[in-house]
Amino acid sequence: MSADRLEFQGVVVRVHGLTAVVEVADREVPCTARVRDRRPARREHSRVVAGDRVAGHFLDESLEAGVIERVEPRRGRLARASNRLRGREQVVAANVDLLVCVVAALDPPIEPHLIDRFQVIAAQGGMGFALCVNKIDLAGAALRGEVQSLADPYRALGFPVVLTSALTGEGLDDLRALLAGRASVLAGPSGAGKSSLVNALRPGPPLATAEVNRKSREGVHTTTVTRLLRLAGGGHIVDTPGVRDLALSALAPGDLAGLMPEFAALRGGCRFKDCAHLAEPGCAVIAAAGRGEISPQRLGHYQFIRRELEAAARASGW
Ligand SMILES: Nc1nc2c(ncn2[C@@H]2O[C@H](COP(=O)(O)OP(=O)(O)OP(=O)(O)O)[C@@H](O)[C@H]2O)c(=O)[nH]1
Ligand SMILES: [Mg+2]
Ligand SMILES: [Zn+2]
Repeated sequence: MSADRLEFQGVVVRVHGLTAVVEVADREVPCTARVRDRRPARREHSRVVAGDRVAGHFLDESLEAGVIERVEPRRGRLARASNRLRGREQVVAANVDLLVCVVAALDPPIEPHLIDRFQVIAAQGGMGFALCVNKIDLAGAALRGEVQSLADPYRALGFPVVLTSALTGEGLDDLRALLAGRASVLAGPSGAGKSSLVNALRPGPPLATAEVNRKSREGVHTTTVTRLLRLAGGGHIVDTPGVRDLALSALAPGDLAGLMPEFAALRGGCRFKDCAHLAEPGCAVIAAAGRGEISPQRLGHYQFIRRELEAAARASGW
């Protein structure tokens, strides 16, 4: 067998410690990634993640294991601030077109600020954004109404919104249509039903899911490994571990408004050029929220996140 027959190109489908599982022409091949730098921060930087397109070679002619030598530059990527890396970002998934923020209508209850944080992360990572409100089967008429009004500002901004139930199948056709033929990542709080939706959408061995803690009504962080899964009609989804809290520390405070489309559209309308839209006189964004033209709730979340970013910037001495 010639040496070039031992070369491969593939896509990382999940990473366990130092082993990256690479999909090479329908087969899964455990690979080690060449680690050039052992310092933790650098190692994180050179780490491959689900969705990475890689090239490497098999260890021998059995083609059962390999070494990754090259990682292609990433397009859309999901990254979050990492505590471990003290403010540096940790990439969770690469080459994704669409971030679907999955929240539950009930259990765990919706935390609306988390939706806006994910919208910002999607824009920052070069991904489209969509909202999925799952467990809609648990919502009576009143809660359904609340969910609809929560979703209205996102629909108005052109972001797709789907209401689903992994349990009854409601809305799954809408979700399927949204995901068809693209690379999407499901992200959101633990217990929202991300893995349950993946199981409902595709045949094959189910991913582990677990009940929300009855007392705290929080998810129990069942998914621990980010995983890429192929969809029958083309495209794939990446299931991620749930988050409890989502800081955006890799973002400069002044860049936040540009990532929220309705604020970006008002750029230049404020009296002060460097208006932070917090409490400045002549602020076009605050005025638009006052007239109900943009969502006052989104403005509230923007202001909260902006102050958080300013505090983080001060703490790190930028
Ligand atoms: N009633 C109802 N329960 C659901 C639905 N989807 C998921 N569940 C339940 O919610 C619980 C959590 O679901 P998971 O799929 O494990 O949630 P997850 O978002 O993957 O959670 P992490 O992996 O911890 O991030 C499980 O008990 C599921 O059976 C739904 O649409 N309706
Ligand atoms: Mg899960
Ligand atoms: Zn302003």
